[in-house]
Amino acid sequence: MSRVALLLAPMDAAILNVSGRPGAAAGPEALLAELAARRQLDGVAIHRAQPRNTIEHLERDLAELAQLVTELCTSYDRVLVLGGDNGITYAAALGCGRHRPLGALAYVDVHWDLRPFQPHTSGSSFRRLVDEHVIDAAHLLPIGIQRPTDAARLARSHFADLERYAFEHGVRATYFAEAVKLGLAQVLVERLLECPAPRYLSLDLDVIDESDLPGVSAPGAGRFALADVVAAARAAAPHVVAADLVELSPPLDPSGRSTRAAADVASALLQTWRAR
Ligand SMILES: [Mn+2]
Repeated sequence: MSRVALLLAPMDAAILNVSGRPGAAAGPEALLAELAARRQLDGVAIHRAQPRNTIEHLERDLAELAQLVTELCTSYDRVLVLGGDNGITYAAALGCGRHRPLGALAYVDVHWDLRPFQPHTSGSSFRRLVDEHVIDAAHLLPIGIQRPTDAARLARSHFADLERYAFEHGVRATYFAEAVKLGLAQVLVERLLECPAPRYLSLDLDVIDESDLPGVSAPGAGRFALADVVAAARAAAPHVVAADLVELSPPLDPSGRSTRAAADVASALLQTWRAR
């Protein structure tokens, strides 16, 4: 049976650097409580990062998180990091890659998250990982990206700049419409297996339809059904050594529905890993 570690990363200060809605720092403990109630944690080692979670301490928090992830990747077969905002993916993938250089980094997200990183934001992780040579751009695999359909919105947004960065660097992107057509689970596994191991998966919960998961920092337009994301997590799990689940923001959905949906996705990963 695989040795599995869960790492809680209660950080959302990076959201303030894009003037977004904080709240994702409450995600990890809410998700942990839900997983415990479902008895999904047997045989899973629980670790907690201790971030200060302020803009002033953001770089130090990221460095400490990366260090923790390196240690866990050394001691365990599989590591799941619970965010926190998507800015933690930078530290998690960096830490994982220091243990063994990453051959693939797939991320399921409606956003590029390829923004400049001075300062670091919740939308900067993947650009920073490319620019700092943690992952080769051709092995960076965004899946589910939502292209604004109306021209005015497209012009107003940063989308075109980030898309240009992706094209110029040879990022292997799959847009939302294509992922729906091909099937999310199928395209995710296919892309991962085109790249060498070890492979890492980042799941931004804002890809899940708001009827199931409204409580995220930055909701996008078209989104996948919860069942499709759960199936994709289960299908990808055997092929990845580490993953993160980010952007659950319990204060933005007091009903608890979002936390339960996030727990469905986390359980799919943990169950598949533990069974191996
Ligand atoms: Mn994201």
